[in-house]
Amino acid sequence: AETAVPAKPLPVAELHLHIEGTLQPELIFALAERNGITLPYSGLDELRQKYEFTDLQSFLDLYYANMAVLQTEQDFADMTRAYLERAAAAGVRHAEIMMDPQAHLSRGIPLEACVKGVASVLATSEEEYGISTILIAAFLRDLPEDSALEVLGRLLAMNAPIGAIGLDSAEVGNPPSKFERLYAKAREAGLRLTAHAGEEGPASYIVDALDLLGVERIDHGIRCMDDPDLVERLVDARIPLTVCPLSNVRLRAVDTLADHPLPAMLAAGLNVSVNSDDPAYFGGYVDDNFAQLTAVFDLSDFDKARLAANSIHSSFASEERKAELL
Ligand code: ES4
Ligand code: ZN
Repeated sequence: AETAVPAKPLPVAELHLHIEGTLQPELIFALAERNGITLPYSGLDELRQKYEFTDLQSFLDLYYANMAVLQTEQDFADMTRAYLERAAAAGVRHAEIMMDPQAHLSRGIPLEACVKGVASVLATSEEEYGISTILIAAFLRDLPEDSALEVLGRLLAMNAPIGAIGLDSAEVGNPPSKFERLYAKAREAGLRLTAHAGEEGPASYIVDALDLLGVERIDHGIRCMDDPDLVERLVDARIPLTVCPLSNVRLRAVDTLADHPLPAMLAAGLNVSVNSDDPAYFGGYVDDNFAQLTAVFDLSDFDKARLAANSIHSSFASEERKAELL
């Protein structure tokens, strides 16, 4: 008889992760208590009832509201440690972590507190958790470009340890064309470039992120499937798409997981990876995303190995680190 051996997770890179989206309800309450903040919920159960979303904006409203508990450098560090611990258990060996500095500045939190809180933990993540990390400064596309330019300037002036920039928040009505100067400035500073595109927004936003912003990677990108010419281009150029299946279900970008385009994207030859986006809000970490995908689609071992290898190849890690992980 075969002995049941617990499945060892494949080594993966997580490329699409908002650190503020890893704040679990328990930590939200613990930080609120520590900081003397009164939350507009009586307790955990009432907070947990809010996690039913109808679209991206309904999620963003709760995501921004819950950030109120993040006040000190220590709060940002504690949140980051909690993510790394859970990600290590999920098999994540490299993580590219977005943070939203503007969402904290607008609440009066000093830039230094949020950057140092996260970055101080990332500095030793490989030794402590076996996870190499890169910090990505993400900019809120529903704010003016001038705000993003100012914050990027401050990050560069303080020598913040960021490796890339991203673009997130409310997509529809805030196209890539709004941020051409921001991406030109980041490119000049030697930063790697990614942007959310084609989550709720149209396939044309993916084209514009490539052509107007010069991004190397697309976050989400599922709407590319509406445009066969774009699919062909993404396949030919091997552009990575950081897909987040449970996020797409919970934000109703797709009806159910069974309707998710991931298998069709793989079959089309697209360079897709599996990521958790905002795991505390969307029902799971990378391992949970893989497990639920496997329960619904019979992904072959080959498909799963390809998804894992894509994540590592598509990362901004050094070639040495990639070779270690492959
Ligand atoms: C986000 Cl799922 C998603 N989309 C756009 N912006 C975001 N920020 C945090 N999660
Ligand atoms: Zn995202």
